[in-house]
Amino acid sequence: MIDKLQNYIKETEAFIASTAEELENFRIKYLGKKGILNDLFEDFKNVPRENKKDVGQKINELKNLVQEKINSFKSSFEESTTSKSGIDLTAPADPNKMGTRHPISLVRNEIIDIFNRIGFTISEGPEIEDDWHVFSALNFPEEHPARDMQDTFFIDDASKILLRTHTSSVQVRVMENSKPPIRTISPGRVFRNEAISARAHCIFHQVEGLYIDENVSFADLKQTLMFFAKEMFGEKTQIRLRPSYFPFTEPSAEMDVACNICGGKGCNVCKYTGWLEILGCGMVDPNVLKNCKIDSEKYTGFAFGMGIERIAMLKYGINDLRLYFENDVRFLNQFKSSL
Ligand code: 2NL
Repeated sequence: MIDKLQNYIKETEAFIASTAEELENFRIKYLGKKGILNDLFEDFKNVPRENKKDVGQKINELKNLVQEKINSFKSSFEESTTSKSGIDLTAPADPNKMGTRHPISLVRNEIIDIFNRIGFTISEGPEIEDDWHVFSALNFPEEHPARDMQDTFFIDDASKILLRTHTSSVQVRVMENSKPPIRTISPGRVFRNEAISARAHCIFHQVEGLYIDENVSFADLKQTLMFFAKEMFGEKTQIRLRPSYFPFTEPSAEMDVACNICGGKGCNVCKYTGWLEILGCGMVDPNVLKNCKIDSEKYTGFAFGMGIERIAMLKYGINDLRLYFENDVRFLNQFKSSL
């Protein structure tokens, strides 16, 4: 039996497989169910006890040798990664270039995120509106200059259908269709009939906010906007409110933040005032509440509106509004963010 084993060992040592088929035949011959090794293990039962150790060792030696042979040839016959399709699936991919978000989207998402954290929902509405939702419900007098052809794009000859000039129209719809407490912001595109220049454009983006409940006060407005300013421009940001006028709020104010470029010392961005105007706000005029069927004796509210382009200009140092609409990739590729 030892001789027989020695021969198998020699044969295995000398074995060379030139095709995968040859290797498979070799494997079946030695390791298959009816193969040599199974036969040998069967014969091993009849080996006299005194020879069992020697024969056992030889069988194991053969078994290991056969396995090593198979392993060493196997890798060379394994289907190469390119063989069938001609495409190397293991080659590193040519990565798709990641796009970047538009700065307007980045700033809009950031504003939405800040107000979401203090319980404001998002509301959206149509860009093509009627006179009621854009002007009349918001307490614009019949002869108010904002209704003028020069400011508003009218769609019909009777001047009743128009492109919204602010997103307050969305909030009028929210007030008409729901009951207080209302806490919502409306981001969106707005349209004004202006000649395009570095400082004016006929399409731009706004976020307006509205909070209506019992006992909402000007102090609530101020604290909400202070929270917003600190989240948007940094913890140390100071704000100031200046009296102003809007048809839909009373009292009204404009909010400035301390110029984050010169730190309030004065520079050409803040026109040497140390302050940057970022939004308009005020207590919702009771007439607006009445127009939207909300009890103005029971409820009060504050509202505010800001231009996203302006905030993005301050945040990123953009000095020309037209850059937002040209979609020049050299401009767009500079904006990277997680939001
Ligand atoms: C500005 C001024 C403002 C509002 C927007 C508002 C909305 C409703 C009722 C009352 Cl439904 N007010 N929005 C209030 C004050 C100012 O925006 O200069 N925005 C860029």
